[in-house]
Amino acid sequence: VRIEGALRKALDRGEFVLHYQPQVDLATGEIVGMEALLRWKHPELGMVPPGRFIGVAEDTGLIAPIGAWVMRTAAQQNKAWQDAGLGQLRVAVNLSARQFASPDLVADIERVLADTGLPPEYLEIELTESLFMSDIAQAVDVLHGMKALGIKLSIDDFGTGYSSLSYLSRFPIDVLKIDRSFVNDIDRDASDAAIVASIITLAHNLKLSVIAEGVESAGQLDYLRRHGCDEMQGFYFSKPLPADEFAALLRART
Ligand code: G
Ligand code: G
Ligand code: NA
Ligand code: MN
Repeated sequence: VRIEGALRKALDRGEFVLHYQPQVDLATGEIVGMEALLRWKHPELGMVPPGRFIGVAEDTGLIAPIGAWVMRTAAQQNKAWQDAGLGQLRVAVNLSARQFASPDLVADIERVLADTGLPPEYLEIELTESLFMSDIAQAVDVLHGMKALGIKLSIDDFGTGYSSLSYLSRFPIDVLKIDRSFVNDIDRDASDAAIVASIITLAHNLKLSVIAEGVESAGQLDYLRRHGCDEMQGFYFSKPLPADEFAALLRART
């Protein structure tokens, strides 16, 4: 099966689903947010991981309709859970380079908020540093346009990019997400531990919130808590879950 042809039909055939991974406040232990992660259930290929098709979707332009579907579905789902009394959580969606470059981006987000009725502060957009590289001035404009809608902005995979730190004070960002490659070894590797502690301090000095990704052990969690990290996301608490399982998790905790 050729990925590209199959990808073209996947939206119409309803083959995409979102899984949701909880984000937990380290001070209270409460689930305060979730990251929506795209999954493709192909009838013959089975579950195709995003690493195998996001790049193809980018290259072919299919990421535009797919990304639009992701944002709308995540916002709709979050609003439905809020209306069902399952809590006032944020939902974070990943944005690809092509989506970020689209002149319609801000209007598209605004329409999703209007159509779904989700209050803007419960939608978060995850951006990677690579999105800003080609034109910093343009990126600043787009970020301010998104920020003016009242949504939250986060930097994904923080620490793995090669951009200047100066953008952090110029960009209207709310959250740094510490890349899981640093979190992975905080128990064993003194320099990774130091990097994580430094990112937490940097974030707080810039009045940003900080979340650690890829937390897999009690030892990692303990280190993050001792260093004042705000939130965590990772297999130690939960893997990304299908919507019904995520709702069951929320119900069990309320
Ligand atoms: O969930 P998983 O570890 O399989 O995700 C692998 C990669 O795919 C991650 O880098 C994640 O950011 C990316 N990804 C998952 N869902 C989406 C999505 O809806 N849009 C984009 N652009 N990337 C996504
Ligand atoms: O690039 P991005 O940060 O969007 O990638 C998120 C991906 O990380 C998701 O696909 C998710 O499956 C994966 N992930 C989430 N928690 C963990 C974890 O604790 N360990 C590992 N190895 N991967 C994780
Ligand atoms: Na992400
Ligand atoms: Mn990440």
